[in-house]
Amino acid sequence: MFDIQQIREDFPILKRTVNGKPLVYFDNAATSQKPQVVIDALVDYYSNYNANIHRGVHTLSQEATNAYEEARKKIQVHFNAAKLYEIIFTSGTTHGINLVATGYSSLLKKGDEFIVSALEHHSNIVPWQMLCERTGATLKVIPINEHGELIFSEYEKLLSNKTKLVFVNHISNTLGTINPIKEIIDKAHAVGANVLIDGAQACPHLKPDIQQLDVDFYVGSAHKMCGPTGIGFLYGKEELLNLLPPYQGGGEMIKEVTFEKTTYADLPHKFEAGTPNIADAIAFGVAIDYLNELGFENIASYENELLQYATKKLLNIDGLKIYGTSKNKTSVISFNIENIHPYDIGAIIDKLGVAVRTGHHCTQPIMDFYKIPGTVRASFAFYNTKEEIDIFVEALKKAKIMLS
Ligand code: 7TS
Repeated sequence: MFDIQQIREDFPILKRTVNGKPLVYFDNAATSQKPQVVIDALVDYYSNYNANIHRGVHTLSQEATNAYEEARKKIQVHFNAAKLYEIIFTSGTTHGINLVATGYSSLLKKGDEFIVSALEHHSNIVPWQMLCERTGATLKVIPINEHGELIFSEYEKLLSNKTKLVFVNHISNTLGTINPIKEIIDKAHAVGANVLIDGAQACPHLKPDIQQLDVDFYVGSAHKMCGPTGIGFLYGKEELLNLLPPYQGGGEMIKEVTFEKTTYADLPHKFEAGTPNIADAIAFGVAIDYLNELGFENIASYENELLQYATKKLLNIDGLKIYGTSKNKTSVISFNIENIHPYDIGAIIDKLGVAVRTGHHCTQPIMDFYKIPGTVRASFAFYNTKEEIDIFVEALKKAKIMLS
């Protein structure tokens, strides 16, 4: 196992205090903290080889181009994509989904259907609704049970030869449910449909194998994986990416431009118009190296220990109810305490140094399902500790007394 105190030394922010108390950061599902190596990579780029890429013959430009393309390679290897050019840099998960959703408008025919799950983040709902409005396609929803698990038999009923694309998250950001994506993908393929997996919450906790999953599109954000904000990736199968039109027009994404006709660059450049986010892409590669050095099996097993420990302690608090009780879940706990608004809990425990998210977590359909306005959400990362969970539980008890 890894040395947790040593790991915490890698994260400068964990040394700070909030409202005079040591920071307890349990909002990792919103964004993760950054290790020094990632911060250093950004400073190194801007201090030593900042240049625009793919266009200069000069040394700096070549160094920056090499580092940017090396980062793409790291992502390809990490996720086991078959081809380097199947990895497209995006600004994050939201961008990746919008790129695919916008592109699909040119591939649809009358009567086409999409299948979405009731567990999705708004960013995997709204772009598709916008697409349906533009094209007349319809959206079908896989329902969930009380545990916050997809009802697979209902999914099977929704599938038909009209199904064009299924889009589901790998892990729910609100409930932590790990979805059976391999089974979802196989069933969709059996009727000729494609699948997009929103991996925003999965990538920090596990290592998806794109070829083994045979997934058609997979998207994620670096900032949830100890990398910087403003960078993410879209994986797409070559033949599908070739079918999609470019998302944005501009420099770098063309082969030839005349006023009569423009032809587009090959993958991946067709989808990377303009000067990309060079520094953050490079630092994303460094974050992936960092996580792999720790090892995803170590990360998952330690985070599961934290999850079990916290779940047990929280359930000892009278009137506390946890939403999302699937056996197959990651280190996210959403809960409410009877008769107390989640926001009030969040505000009081912040005074005690504890950072959690409160509200609907951009998943209003989940809140509607449970008939609640929101939850308190604590999400743990591998740099959190059981001692921090103890502080959190004591803070909750204090909040409960103050608010009852
Ligand atoms: N999909 C899922 C499952 C997410 O959890 C998020 C962000 C997104 C998509 C969007 O990612 P972005 O990087 O493009 O913003 N989730 C959260 C959250 O749970 N709290 O803050 C952001």
